[in-house]
Amino acid sequence: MTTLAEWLAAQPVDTGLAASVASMAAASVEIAAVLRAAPIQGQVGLVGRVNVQGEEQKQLDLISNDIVVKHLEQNEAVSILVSEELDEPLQMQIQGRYMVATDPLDGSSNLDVNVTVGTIFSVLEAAQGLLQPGSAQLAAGYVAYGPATNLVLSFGGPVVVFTLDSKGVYLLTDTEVQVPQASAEYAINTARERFWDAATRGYVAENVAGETGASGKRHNMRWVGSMVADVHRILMRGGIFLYPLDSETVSKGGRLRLLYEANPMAFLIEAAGGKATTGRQRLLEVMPAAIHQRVPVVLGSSEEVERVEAWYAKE
Ligand code: AFP
Repeated sequence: MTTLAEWLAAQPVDTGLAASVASMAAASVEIAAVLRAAPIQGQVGLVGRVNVQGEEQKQLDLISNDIVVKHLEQNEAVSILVSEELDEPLQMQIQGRYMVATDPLDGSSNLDVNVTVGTIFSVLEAAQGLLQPGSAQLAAGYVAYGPATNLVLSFGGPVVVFTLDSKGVYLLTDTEVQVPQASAEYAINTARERFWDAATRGYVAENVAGETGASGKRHNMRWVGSMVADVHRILMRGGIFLYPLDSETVSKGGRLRLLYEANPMAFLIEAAGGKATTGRQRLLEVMPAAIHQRVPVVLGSSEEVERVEAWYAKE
């Protein structure tokens, strides 16, 4: 089977860009090992600190961030790191060409209950500055730490999947992921219904109505509470993921972070033939105003995303 190193060497991209992806992959191999041993090592629970988003940091959030920093510091191609766990951007190699934005451990509220979590990353041209739209991404990927550890990535072309073997080597297991256009599976935190806008309420009500509703088909709902797990399912078998702006998150601009959650996932979904929007705007065209900015997210199978866009167009 083709290894990640062999596949990267064969890609028509700058070696520094490929090396930046390889550094994130190497960090994820170490994070995967730490996650497997965490309950034994007692590396679970909170550290009693909050990050810039006001969220309580888990031990493993910080450990994962340290691992990412360590691997990127060894890479001369990387000049700057933006991380969910760091209040400010971290300067790395002055002469480096690339900026990496990352959520070192997404879904960490699921850690202590052994549910799939992930690492999400995005690579951009550092010279263009910290605040670039998602369409400027040169590469994006995530690692899903689940029953298997999968690395999913794209340089804007095919979306490929690697699986970590028992020796700590990523092997190519899927060469071109395509998100099915149609789907009957949606993912949203329905406990937030009372805060939803009319468009979200209308779309979900149609799904709940099933065959008798406007979509004319029976829908199923899945919500893991780990964006990586929910998006991986959608990349593999279709579906739609929604974390809309609601009356409780409106002051913050949404729940999910633009640079290192929404943009990399939107880049992968679009590269795999799906769609990604805020409801009103193509997600990859949103111009960031701050590195930890939040944004509404609707992404997945194009037919379903278009149904949501149609609801927003009615407003
Ligand atoms: P944590 O990293 O704090 O667990 O948040 C996970 C997340 O950012 C994303 O992975 C999930 O899709 C979303 O939040 C879960 O949100 P709810 O807590 O509303 O289910």
